[in-house]
Amino acid sequence: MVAITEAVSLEKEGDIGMLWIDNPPVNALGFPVRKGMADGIAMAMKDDGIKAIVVICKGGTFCAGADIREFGKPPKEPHLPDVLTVFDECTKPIIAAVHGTAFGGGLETALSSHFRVAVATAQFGLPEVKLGLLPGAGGTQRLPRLIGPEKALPMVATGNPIGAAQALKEGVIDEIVEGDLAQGAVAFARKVLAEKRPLRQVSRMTDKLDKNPQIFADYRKQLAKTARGFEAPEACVKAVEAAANKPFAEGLKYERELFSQLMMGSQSAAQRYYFFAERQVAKIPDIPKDTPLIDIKKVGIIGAGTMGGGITMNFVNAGIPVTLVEAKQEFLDRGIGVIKKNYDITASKGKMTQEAVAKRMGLIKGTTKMEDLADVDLVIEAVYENMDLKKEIFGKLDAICKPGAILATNTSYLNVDQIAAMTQRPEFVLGLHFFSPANVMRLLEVVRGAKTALPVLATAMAIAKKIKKIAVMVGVCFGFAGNRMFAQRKREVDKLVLEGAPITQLDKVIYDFGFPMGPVALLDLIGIDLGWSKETSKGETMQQILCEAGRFGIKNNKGYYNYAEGSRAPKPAPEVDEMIKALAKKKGYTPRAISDEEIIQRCIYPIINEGAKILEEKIAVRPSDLDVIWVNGYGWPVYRGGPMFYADLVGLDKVLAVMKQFQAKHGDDFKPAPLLEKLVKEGKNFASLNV
Ligand code: 3H9
Repeated sequence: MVAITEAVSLEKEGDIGMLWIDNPPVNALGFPVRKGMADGIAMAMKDDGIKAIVVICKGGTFCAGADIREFGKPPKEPHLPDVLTVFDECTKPIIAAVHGTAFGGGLETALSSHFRVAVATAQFGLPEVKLGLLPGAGGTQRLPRLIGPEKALPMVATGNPIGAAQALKEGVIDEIVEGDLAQGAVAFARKVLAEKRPLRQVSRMTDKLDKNPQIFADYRKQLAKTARGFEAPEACVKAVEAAANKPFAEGLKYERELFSQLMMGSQSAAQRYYFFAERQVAKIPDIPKDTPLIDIKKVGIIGAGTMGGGITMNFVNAGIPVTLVEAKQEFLDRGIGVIKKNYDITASKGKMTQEAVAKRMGLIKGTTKMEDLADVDLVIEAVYENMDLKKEIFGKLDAICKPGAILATNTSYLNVDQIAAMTQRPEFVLGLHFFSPANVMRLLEVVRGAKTALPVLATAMAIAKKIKKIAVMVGVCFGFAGNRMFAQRKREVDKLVLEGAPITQLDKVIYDFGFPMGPVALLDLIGIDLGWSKETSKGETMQQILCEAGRFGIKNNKGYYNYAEGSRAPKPAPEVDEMIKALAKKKGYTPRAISDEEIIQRCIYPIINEGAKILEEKIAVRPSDLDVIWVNGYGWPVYRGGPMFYADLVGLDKVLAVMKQFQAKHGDDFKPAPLLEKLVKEGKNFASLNV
């Protein structure tokens, strides 16, 4: 075995050269790998004893792509496209032997080899688009040549991977290897030599290149629905289109141009930042990696309403049995009925088998007796937001549940420490704040109480991963991190409406910023009556006025907008405009035209400012955690990174200056957070706090 670089070595297996890549954790194609691959092929070419070369990886995976950490830094030669040209033009057969994930540059490496074999569990994908990029080492040119543009388009433009069986069917790979991959690849190489198979240079293939423009027009239509606001998907389509219409070398050049443009843009910077933010969020500085975990074999959930039902689905989806408690049998039956209906809908779309539905339903045990929670390892209380009720439940749970069982509340706002104080085990109490609908939304705020023990927190983070949530650890305060920041936008939207911003303008500006819907339309969707009470309503706010007029939102076809029966499409409601005008007049507002820019600044900058306060109070671990919360819980467009990343992009000095202007005009809702002032003074940004 000859070490070529610290990450690549060449070994001889008879007349087969084994080019081993060993660059943990994911064999990313950083400098030592690229150099090792180029020099390794050159060395194998010079060695007359080597007749064919197998490219293969150590560890858990084939190359998962270029080293994203190198992006944005001065590139170091050899560049990947040049290394892959060496592969392409090598006159000895190169066989890529894939296990784990051949992603991005990894798949491009395999596509530049002459043959590809893989184990049955291998996955193949070009996820660059998820980083705001496109495959920049020939992937957009080689894949369409290998499998045709129609099949290549979704792989390139959505980034979703395919498994080995599909890869074999579509011709991405030549063979699935059973048993040991290295041995299988060597056997395949010998077969290629024995049969004197010609080298298959994908770059020279043209037979699959369908030039029909309709393929691209149709695909663009499809993308318009899913890729609104993103720049990379359209660039991906353009590059594949070039593969169909231009010679390989020209297509490659065009791909390079598009790649460079995207790489320099803010969207890719945001998406690459977000990739690492989502991985960093699981790392809590004072919780060591080896903190012992509590085994969660059985879960109890209190409340079979919308939240409790959704949370139950998360656990049974992961194969964890749930004891679901409701106060009355009829509520329990209704709640379990809704769960069953949800699964049936999924099954009717062909996304789940009837057996799987039955299996999941079989994991749910409904009961009206809290005593049935005596043997569970984790209880999640999901009753309505009432402190007295929650305190009572936790007092009971403490007596019923076995020692060492974790007691969690799904409260969205209330003080977890006060709830924990009702028990003799505050170190086993925490908040698990799911977002609605809990079976769909990926975000979970893990709320750390003053006394919550480290193994309890570590267990919560681990179980979140098991139920496919992205857990973000936050501290105790009203609304925790997400809702506390969100309240800022809600307040400003209410004010902007009265100051004269038409609700259609507000909705359009926020939608165009990249949120899935505007803030007023969102109120109609959530229900304007949420948190409203008839008894205390005094006609003093738009919420009170609308609810008093029986306008609750989409649920009864009238809110800020009107809705046709069964439709979610908002229609103007002139009667609401009159209500707004009347309240504005009563409150002394003189209607004025409000610019789109002011709407963005009024709705977004206070969110950033609140984020700064949250960081100062150590409610969140780092700014990027707040961004993860916003992308997963509030529909913040990932191509803008999150509010804290966006603030850095705008410039903290500008955010501060605008906040001060607003403070002078609109009062202390805009008082800058001391941390914001401090960072500006020190010439730093939020990124500098991302530990
Ligand atoms: C590209 O290829 C461009 C080319 O077309 C053109 C070039 C010219 N780089 O996700 P995990 C780290 S763009 C650097 O927790 P899993 C990750 O941060 C690239 N680091 O594991 C983490 O570090 P830490 C296209 C990377 O088992 C650790 O590895 N490729 C990279 O759940 C473990 O990661 C992609 O976009 C990387 N490329 O999932 C694939 N990848 O331990 C991106 C991972 O310090 N990667 N790390 O937190 C993935 O999708 C997943 O990591 C993978 C493993 C599925 C591979």
